[in-house]
Amino acid sequence: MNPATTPQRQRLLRPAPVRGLPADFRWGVATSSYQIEGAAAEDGRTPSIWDTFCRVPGAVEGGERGDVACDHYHRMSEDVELIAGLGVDTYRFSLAWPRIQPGGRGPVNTKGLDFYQRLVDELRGRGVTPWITLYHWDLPQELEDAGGWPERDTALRFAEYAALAHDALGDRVEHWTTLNEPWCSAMLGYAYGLHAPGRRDLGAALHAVHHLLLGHGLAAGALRDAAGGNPLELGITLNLGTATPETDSEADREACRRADGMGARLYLDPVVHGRYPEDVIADLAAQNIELPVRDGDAAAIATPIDVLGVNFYRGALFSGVTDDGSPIDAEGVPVVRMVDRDLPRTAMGWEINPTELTDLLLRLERDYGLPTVITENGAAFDDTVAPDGSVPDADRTAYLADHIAAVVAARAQGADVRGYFAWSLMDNFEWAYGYGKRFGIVRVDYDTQVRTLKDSAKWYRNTIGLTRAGTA
Ligand code: IFM
Repeated sequence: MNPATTPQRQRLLRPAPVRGLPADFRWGVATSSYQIEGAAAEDGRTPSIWDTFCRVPGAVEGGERGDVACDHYHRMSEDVELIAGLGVDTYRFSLAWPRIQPGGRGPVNTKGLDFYQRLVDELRGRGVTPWITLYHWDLPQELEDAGGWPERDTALRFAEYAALAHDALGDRVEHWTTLNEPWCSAMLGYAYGLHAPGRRDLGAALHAVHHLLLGHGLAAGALRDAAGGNPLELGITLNLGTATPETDSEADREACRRADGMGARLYLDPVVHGRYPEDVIADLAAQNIELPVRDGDAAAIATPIDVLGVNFYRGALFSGVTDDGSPIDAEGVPVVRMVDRDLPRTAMGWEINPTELTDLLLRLERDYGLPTVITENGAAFDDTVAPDGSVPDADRTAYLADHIAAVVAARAQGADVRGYFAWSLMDNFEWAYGYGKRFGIVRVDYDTQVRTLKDSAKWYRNTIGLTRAGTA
């Protein structure tokens, strides 16, 4: 049967309203600068660590890079029209630091800022609220050359850049996120070498964690100062999941403690409670790693925020023993092993289990008590284009529907979740995977740059419309 006409597809395109969401629930789509903008060397932009990393042989699948990406820099107006047409009220995007402040220090680059000023104005002109992320991984290369995030100075430079960005855009933008997924910046970038800048040094990665968090806190303070009495909703976005022990054994529970400590509490505790988790600090000390904390840092990192951005893609089951039952691996390190479950998976190989999003949101409410917004959620699938040109991505639609339902369930049980942003507006550069993994609800033909709404985008648009009508 032609996938364009299956009953399932017709049903998905005529969704039911989502019950249980208030009229002011925030609906959005999200992107990031390096993943979509292209124009890597235009109008004064200098290279970021991703421009450099992409040129390292073998670093990115197929040797792909973000020089052109979705050419959003040149197609911004068309893309804003697309966003507005989806009926979302919010667009979350990131600023490219090397476009605004080339080299990461010194004066602003007016042409770079001008791009974001036009973007903000066009969004607002179409009734879409801009939600800015200051840092989504594209560190100016010069700052990496000076040591990168493991160096304290990078945090100071970040706060300066935040203030410059707010000076230019703060009169029109109320929603500011400092960092996107600092775990990825630190661990994928400096410990595992999978992301830019491609270093493999656990000690440096932990110094990066502290300086990213310090940068967040200093930037948060700078934004508050810059905003004066003007409205400001300030936050940080973390990639968070759930850690479930495979069995009730002490080893498996210990593995979960470690996974949760390094993946979640190491970020949440200092930002929300003003202190690093003692058990994680002790684990690090056992590996001769100490965070480079100075007097006053804890208070700076805990600068009050208004909202916690949650990027959720998956939870995981953990074992604390190797296949042959040892709690210590060949390198003498305690075992924290992810165990595959018999669950459906996305094209990234990530397990799909939406109830874990409900669990996560309830845990965040219980342990941290901040209002949350899902700043990213979505899935890569191997889309096919039907003969009529449509993209019947029922798997992605189901993924979005089930995760939105998980948000509704969390709210019903008391979690203060205020919005949901689909990742991503459109297919884009998926970091070390290049362009092969498609997360968009809008398809991008990279040869022609033509954008096509996938069925998931139509479903999202219809769902938002019906839900608003039902709650207004
Ligand atoms: O594409 C990324 C995004 O940049 C950060 N969060 C996860 C997404 C999917 O991997």
